[in-house]
Amino acid sequence: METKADSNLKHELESLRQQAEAALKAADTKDALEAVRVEYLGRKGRITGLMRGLKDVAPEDRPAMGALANEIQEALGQALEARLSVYLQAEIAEKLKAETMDVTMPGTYRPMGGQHPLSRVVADICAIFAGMGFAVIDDDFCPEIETEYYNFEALNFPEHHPARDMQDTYYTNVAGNVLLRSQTSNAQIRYMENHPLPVRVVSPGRVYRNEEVNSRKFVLFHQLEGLLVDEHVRFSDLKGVLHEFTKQFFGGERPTRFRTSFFPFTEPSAEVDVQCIFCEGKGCQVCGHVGWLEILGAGMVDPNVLQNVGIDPAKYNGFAFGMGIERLAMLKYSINDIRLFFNNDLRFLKQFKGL
Ligand code: 2U9
Repeated sequence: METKADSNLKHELESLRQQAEAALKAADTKDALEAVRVEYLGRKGRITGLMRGLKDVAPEDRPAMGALANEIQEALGQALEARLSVYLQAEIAEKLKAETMDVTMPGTYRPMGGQHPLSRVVADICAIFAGMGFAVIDDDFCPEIETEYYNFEALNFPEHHPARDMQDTYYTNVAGNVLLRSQTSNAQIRYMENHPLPVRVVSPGRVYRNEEVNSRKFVLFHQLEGLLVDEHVRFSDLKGVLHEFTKQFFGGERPTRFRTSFFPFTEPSAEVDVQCIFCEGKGCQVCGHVGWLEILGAGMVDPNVLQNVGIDPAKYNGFAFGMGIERLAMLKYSINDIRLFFNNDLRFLKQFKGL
């Protein structure tokens, strides 16, 4: 027999169903629907609250009452889902609309930079020497602000050599012996101090000289020096390496010639010419009508330099060479003013894009 508690609970459940349905109907936003869910179906919601009264219901009626509560709960849940999905669909549609892009629209033009011609020439030269077994000393390995020892003394420059003079070299106001390096040889001295023999390296980098600026000279320029130290190194090894270099750099076999010269750090020393790449030796304005272009200096490493880094000159010897990158780049690409490399005028730089 149905007790009073049974009929009360049943009544309350039915009333709750009606209230929930009305609330659902009235809810016209996603938030309002969520509020209905919390109020009726939440953990502390009204259905759960009513189900606490199940314990006062006659045991034989509890399953039916429980089933009724479940039915109400499920029906309400489904109705809520159905209403919510309408909002969700609308939200998705809106998001898709906002995110849709017209792939036929023209893109925004973002101009790409290019490699600076000097960087390009340095990379090309390094690749040529790497192909002949030379390691490249990382530009960061060596300071551009250097002591007089690594820039001059270790390289056998006598104390009163004019290159040491303030007229030619930029000194800092630190300790009277700190300067801006005037050649990249400091890299090779430091390299030899830290690496076992044999040594076979090239050192590209920035160097500074107190020059009067004109179309061929600038206070800052780039050098690449090479150094090979081993047993039984011959002058002809140097000639072979440099001949191969000119062939690869200028593209094609070309006569090279060595003229006697002098540098404190090499003995004997030579200046190296390549047959003019513009007139093939016939004589033109670029080569000053001599048919040859001076491209670098070179020589056998002076024994004093080896001694300075603790290498026995009786057992080891070597060759070295040095070249100005700007000069080589100017020759290769017919550039008539060194200042163009440093002005960063896009009309100039753009010509080297994609080279
Ligand atoms: C060590 C020993 C010897 C590097 C060398 C030259 C000759 C040379 C000039 C070319 C144009 C400088 O940029 S430039 O004005 N360089 O003529 N450089 S041999 O000799 C070295 C280097 C390092 C330890």
